[in-house]
Amino acid sequence: MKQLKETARKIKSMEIRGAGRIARAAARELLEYSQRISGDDIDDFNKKMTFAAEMLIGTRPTAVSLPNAIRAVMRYKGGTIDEARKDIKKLAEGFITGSENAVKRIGEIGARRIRDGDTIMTHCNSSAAISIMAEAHAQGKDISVIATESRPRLQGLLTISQLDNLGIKTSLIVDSAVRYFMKEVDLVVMGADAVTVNGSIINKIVTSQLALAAHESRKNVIIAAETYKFSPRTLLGELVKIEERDSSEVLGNEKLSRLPYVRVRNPAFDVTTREFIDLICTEVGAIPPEMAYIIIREFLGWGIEELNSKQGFY
Ligand code: RI2
Repeated sequence: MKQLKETARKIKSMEIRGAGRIARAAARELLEYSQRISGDDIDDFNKKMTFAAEMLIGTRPTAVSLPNAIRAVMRYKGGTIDEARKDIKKLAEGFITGSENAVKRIGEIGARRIRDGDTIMTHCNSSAAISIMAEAHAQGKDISVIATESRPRLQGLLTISQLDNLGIKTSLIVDSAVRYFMKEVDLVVMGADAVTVNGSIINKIVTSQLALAAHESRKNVIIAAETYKFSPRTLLGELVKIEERDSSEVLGNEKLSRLPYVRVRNPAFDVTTREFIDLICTEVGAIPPEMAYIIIREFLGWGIEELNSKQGFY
């Protein structure tokens, strides 16, 4: 229980962050938690697993990779605890390896869209988006990157240091300078926390403004997103919940306590509609956003029947 709570805390506080990384961390935690459950009553085991899954799902509401990873593991079967543990191990390890391979494959597919000499704008810190840039660079293409700071958590600093380690020329800009620099950009490459059935993208706040500025300048926007970032529940008409994080991330507690009439709003994500997205680069291919339904149905394996039924873990 202590380790489960600690993993949940780390995801919530963003010590473990990035839509793909939190999904893998949750799958790993469920696997390890299943090994630690004591007793020999399978019903009790199942109840404890459900409790752990709910705790992990509750940590961050927007990145759909998290519930998708948890559902993938919670589909385990087994009449005995031993069988259940074996199946959980297989499912969790399968998810983690599949996820790591997906990020690599997205790099290979996406790099084909990058030409020698391109300047790419990116936002926040996405492993899938960086995989594309890293692969293009590894292929010998001379690229440079304009990376946003990504207020308020400054994930852009992670991006510039990762790109710097790879030897990629990078300029850091404040978020509000995205339109100013758009004229220097050839294409935009960003990640996603969720993709809805109608092809909208939910990603770090500012993404929609950046995509709008790119659209205005006729620059292509490529979204790097593994198939488990697609949201099956949007098929039921549900909206993806946008996480609003603590105001202290923006101003700090001390400053706020001196301004009693001020309220700080801190949404972590925004929604970019499909008109502003050229391509979603997944591990099963580069698709137009209009094809999101096919991914949910064919590759995630979630049909409306299964979603409507009360079976399975949601
Ligand atoms: P990968 C991050 O969310 C960013 O919004 C990033 O674009 C997205 O997850 C995808 O990241 P946060 O955890 O899965 O920083 O591509 O809030 O690494």
